[in-house]
Amino acid sequence: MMFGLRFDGTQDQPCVAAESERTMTDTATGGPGLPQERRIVTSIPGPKSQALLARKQAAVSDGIGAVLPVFIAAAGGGVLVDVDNNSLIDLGAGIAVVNVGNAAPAVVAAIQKQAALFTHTCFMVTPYEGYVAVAEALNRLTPGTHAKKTALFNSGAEAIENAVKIARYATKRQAVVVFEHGYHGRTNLTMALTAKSMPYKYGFGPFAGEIYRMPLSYPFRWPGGAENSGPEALAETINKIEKEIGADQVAAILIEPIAGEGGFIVPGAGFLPGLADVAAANGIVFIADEVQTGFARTGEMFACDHEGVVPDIIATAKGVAGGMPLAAVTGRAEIMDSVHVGGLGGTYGGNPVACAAALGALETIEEQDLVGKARRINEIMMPRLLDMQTKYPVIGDVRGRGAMLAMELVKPGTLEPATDVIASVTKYCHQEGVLLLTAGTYGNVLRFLPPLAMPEHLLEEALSVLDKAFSAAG
Ligand code: PLZ
Repeated sequence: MMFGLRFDGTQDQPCVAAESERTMTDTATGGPGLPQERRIVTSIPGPKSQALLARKQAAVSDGIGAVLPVFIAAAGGGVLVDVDNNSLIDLGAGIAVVNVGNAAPAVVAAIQKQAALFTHTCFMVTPYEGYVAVAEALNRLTPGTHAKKTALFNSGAEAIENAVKIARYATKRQAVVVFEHGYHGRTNLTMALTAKSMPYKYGFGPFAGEIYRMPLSYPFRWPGGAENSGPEALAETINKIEKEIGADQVAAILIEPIAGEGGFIVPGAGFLPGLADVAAANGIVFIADEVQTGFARTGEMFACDHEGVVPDIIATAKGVAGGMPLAAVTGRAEIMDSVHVGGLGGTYGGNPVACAAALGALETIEEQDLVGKARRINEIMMPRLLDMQTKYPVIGDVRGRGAMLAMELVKPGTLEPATDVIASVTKYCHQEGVLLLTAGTYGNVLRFLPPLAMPEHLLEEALSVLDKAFSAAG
């Protein structure tokens, strides 16, 4: 007999329910009402997840991996509940997506209402208000008080592709400047923009042309010392732009204000403002990729806000719609309007259900002061991460902003990646019911991205598990 999830999220009832199945029905509705507790009742992954994993392996391309193959039945607040009724503390937020928490009430209500009205028309065929309202909200919330316009898409990669298209069109130039450790997506153009080969680019070429990669200010690894990394990386970038491309050939400088997949690298002070100045002085469009850093994550609405940087174009996705696929390109009105009518678009971009979700998510971010929550998460986490750094010399660096925090693990006293320790710490946390993600060009960065709706007691508990994981790793 098969027990499947119904579309309303409830479970088919078996005639004689086992204990764990009966408890499952209690958790068939997710959201913040779920018991906010860490609860391990089976091995991780448990038997039901293992059975589903076998089906995944038989049916789903091996190209699609899974960090932790527990299959999720419900989620909300700070927990993920799996099909075996384990409740894990979520330090990933679906890779910085559910900043408002999973199945956040305002998001769910907006989705349900919109889905019952209409699910799709294609905005380019017959428009609807939700899309316009999301554009208005993004024009208001993104950095800068200049006149802005927005176009909506489905994924972060699609937003970045379109940001580059628009910058090239507006400037009538082709070169795009990107940075080491940068990540911008998995489509052909965005693979070319992305720095790291394995797993993102390896074997998938040929890649798009006219992409120039510059040194990123990476304080922890900067040969000239952390405090010099901002000015030195900036000077090197300016020199390379002038000598290797020609500043008047450059359409766009594209950068993540904090490198996400690259390892939560916060560039040295002055690096981002310096790049923005170079762009402004040379008619180059400065594009901030805030796909991972956006929407309160870093303790400001956008990471650019920390240094008062005002990008010409900002690309967003992930946190904008509380888990629904939606992405946006927001920029100076004159740049966004430079493209011919019909030059931008796509069947689904700005889908009405995704837009409704975004309006619910943005309302939640503002009303529940998630910027303040991200700062509070930082206040709780930073001292504990720094304390662990004093106890465990494998923790070479603790960094990040707001609720976007990371530890870089190295062989003590060196810059050599401690890949064995990261594997054992991650495994320990997963077995103990704390979902952790890794990142980094060298695969040696533990990153923490709790939903901003994370209850403080769970955050404290997750940190204690992490501490024990380091202690067990020796
Ligand atoms: N720009 C800064 O972080 C997505 C990648 C997960 P999409 N990061 C998660 C994976 O391994 O595929 C990301 C990002 C930044 C662009 C993107 C791309 O966003 O919505 O995944 O296309």
